[in-house]
Amino acid sequence: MSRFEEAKASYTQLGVDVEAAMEQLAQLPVSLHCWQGDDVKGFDQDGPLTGGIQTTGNYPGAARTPEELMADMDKVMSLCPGRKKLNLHASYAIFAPGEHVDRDKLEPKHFAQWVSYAKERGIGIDFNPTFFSHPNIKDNLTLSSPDESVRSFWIAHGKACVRISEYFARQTGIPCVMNIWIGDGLKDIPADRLGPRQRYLQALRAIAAEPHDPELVKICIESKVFGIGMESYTVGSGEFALMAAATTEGCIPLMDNGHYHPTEVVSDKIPALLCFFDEIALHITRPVRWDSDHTVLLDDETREMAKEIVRCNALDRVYMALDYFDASINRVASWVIGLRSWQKALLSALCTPHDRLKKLQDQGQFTKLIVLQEALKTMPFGDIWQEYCRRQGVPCDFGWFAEVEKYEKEVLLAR
Ligand SMILES: [Mn+2]
Repeated sequence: MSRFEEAKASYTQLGVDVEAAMEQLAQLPVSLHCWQGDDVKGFDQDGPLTGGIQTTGNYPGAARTPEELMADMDKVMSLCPGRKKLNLHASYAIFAPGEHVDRDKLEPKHFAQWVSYAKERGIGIDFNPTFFSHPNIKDNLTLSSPDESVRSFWIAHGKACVRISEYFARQTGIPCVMNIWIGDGLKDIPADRLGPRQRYLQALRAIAAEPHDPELVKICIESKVFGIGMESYTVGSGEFALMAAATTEGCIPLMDNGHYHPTEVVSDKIPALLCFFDEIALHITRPVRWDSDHTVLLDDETREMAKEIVRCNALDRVYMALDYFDASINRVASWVIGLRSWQKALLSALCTPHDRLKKLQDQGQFTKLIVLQEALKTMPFGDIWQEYCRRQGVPCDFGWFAEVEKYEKEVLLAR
């Protein structure tokens, strides 16, 4: 018997069908964030990264052009199993030579090359309006600005992005998740916390009212706890974003697990929101002490989030996207580590006898529950994962990095 066959037999004894788990995982799209490849710079402006977010590190080889970014993403996808989706920010518009339009005037044609890229690879596209790194941010405010002209510029941007999202969905045949996140906030103690939130809510509803097919465009709102330079007040706080999603037609909440206080966990929030929303969305990241956007690993909380999605039977109700940016290590490797870690967390969750564990909880057999939960930790999961990678035609955990080293030597260091 091969190691896989032996491992499979062990799981069968627990009542877990690993073949079904692998088949199911192969169908689940995970959205790959384009902004890991160039430190969130984008192609539509040369200014600094703003909005209270920061990339740390200066590893060589960042993508400088759409072609380089696309090539890097191809390398990543070739090294990761499973279905992928492309996640774009509006700042990654690709203009014709000599052409430039501001964000309120963006059109589908400015993303036509991305559509070709996605169609050639048979993948869908998710989208994000970019409310940061732009001169028209006044006093750290966009959609919540008291300046009507600033606010209407950003509402126009949001509406343009709804139209572009629908174009993506129609072109690829796959619904587009369009996520609204603004970094609006204040460095020091506010004199008015209500006004900016009322303006943001109104602006959000104006954007969501842009005509679109709700089956094709899934508008999300992402909350945050604080940003750099916006430590005292965040307009789009947790409660605000959740209630805005709950009370705005066709709007769904997006939770980024870096956007909460350090002892809060998104794994616990997933089943809470699933009681109320048909669909929710996730940004998967690894916050270290703050919203640091470290490379996602197979750590306890990553595993717990995947477990919740699986045991709530919500794989068709949760949109999963990676969102982090690490410039301190090879960016392609960072992408691969994160995507493979999330895939691993999902496969591990799919190979867990949840019904048995739930039954122990309901029967009040808490000693037996903890014993079984601990025993499951040393099951031969690695052999199932290795077989999954083999079937998907991608290298094993010990194999893929050689490909990245070669790519670094031949491509990244030449930049
Ligand atoms: Mn996020």
